Amino acid sequence: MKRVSLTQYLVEEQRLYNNIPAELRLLIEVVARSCKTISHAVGKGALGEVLGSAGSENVQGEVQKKLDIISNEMLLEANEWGGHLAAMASEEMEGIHPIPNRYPKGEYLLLFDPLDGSSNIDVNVSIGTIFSVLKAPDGMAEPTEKDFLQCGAKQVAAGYAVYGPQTVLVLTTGNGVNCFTLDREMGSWVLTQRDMKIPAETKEFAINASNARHWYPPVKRYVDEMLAGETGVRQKNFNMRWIASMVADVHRILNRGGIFMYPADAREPDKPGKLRLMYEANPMAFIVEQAGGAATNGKQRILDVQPQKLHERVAVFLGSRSEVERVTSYHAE
Ligand code: P6P
Repeated sequence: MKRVSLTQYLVEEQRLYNNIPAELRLLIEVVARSCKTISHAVGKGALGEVLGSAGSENVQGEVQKKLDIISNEMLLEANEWGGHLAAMASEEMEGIHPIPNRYPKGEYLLLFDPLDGSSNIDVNVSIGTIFSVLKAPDGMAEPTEKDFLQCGAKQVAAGYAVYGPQTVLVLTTGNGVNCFTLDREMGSWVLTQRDMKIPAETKEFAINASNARHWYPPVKRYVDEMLAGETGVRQKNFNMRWIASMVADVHRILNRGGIFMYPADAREPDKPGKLRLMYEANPMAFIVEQAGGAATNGKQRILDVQPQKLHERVAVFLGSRSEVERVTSYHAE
C-alpha cells in the first residue's frame, strides 16, 4: 500500500469532506506528536525511571503512576502554544486547564485520559491515550467547566493511541475510522488501516468477571447466556478477553468484533459505573459508531448522554451492534 502520512490523510480528508479546518488538523497533529513522545517514554520502562507510583492521587482518588503525570504534562505542554485551543481537561486534573494568556486562544476544547490502563504500566501490558475534541461554544469568554459539558454527539474528532507491540493511533473526524502505525525509525505516523468496520456479529465479550456477584440482573442474564454457549439459548460458544486497558480491548473489538462492558453494579449503587463519560466513553463511542458499531449506557446511546459534571462516570456497553442492542434490550425489560 502506498505510504500515506497522517498529514497527507488529513489534507485529503479535508478536500473530500470539508470538515477538517486547518486549526483542527493542527490540533490532531499536535496530539499525535504528543502520543509519539508518550510512546517513547512508556517504551523506556525501567530504563527510563518512569515506572512506579508518583506517591500522589488524582481527582478520581486513584494512585497516580509517574507515567500518568508525565503523559499529562506532555499533552499540556504540546497543546498550549499552538493557538488552536481555548482550554483542556484531563482525567488527571480536577479543574479545566485554560490556555495561558501568553498564548493565543483557538476555538477547540481538548479532553483526554493521558494514560489509560495505568494498572498495566508496571507489568508491560498495553496502555494508551484517549482524546476527544469539542468546539468551544460561540461567543465564549473565559472558558469554564460548563463549556465542556456537551454531549458526545457534539465531538468533532476523537482518537486513541495504543502503546503496545506496535504503537497505533486510531482516529475519527466523523468520516469513518482510520488507523495509523508509528514508524519508529522515521518517527512518522503511517496509514495502515482505512475505514475500519466492526463486525456486526461476534463470539467474544470483554468484562471484568470478578465483579459477577455484584452485577444487576440484565447483565447477569446476558453474560450467563454467553457462558452457557451452544447448550443455551444463544446456541453458540463465546470467548472472553479482559485486558483492563480500555484502549486495548476497544482496539481488538474494532479489528475482530466483540462487546466491551463496564456496567454499573451493586458495589456502589449511586455510581453509574467506573469509566468516565467525557474522555473515555464519549471518544470511544464516537469511534465505535463511526466503525458501524453501537455504544450505550444500558439505557440510551452514550453520545446522547447530557453531562452534568466534568468527571462524571457512565456505564459502558460498546462494540458489535447486535450484541450491544441485545444487552441494552435486557435492561428495558
Ligand atoms: P478494572 C483502566 O483503569 C480503566 O479505566 C479502563 O482502561 C479499563 O477498561 C478499566 O479501567 C479496568 O477496570 O476494574 O477491571 O481494573
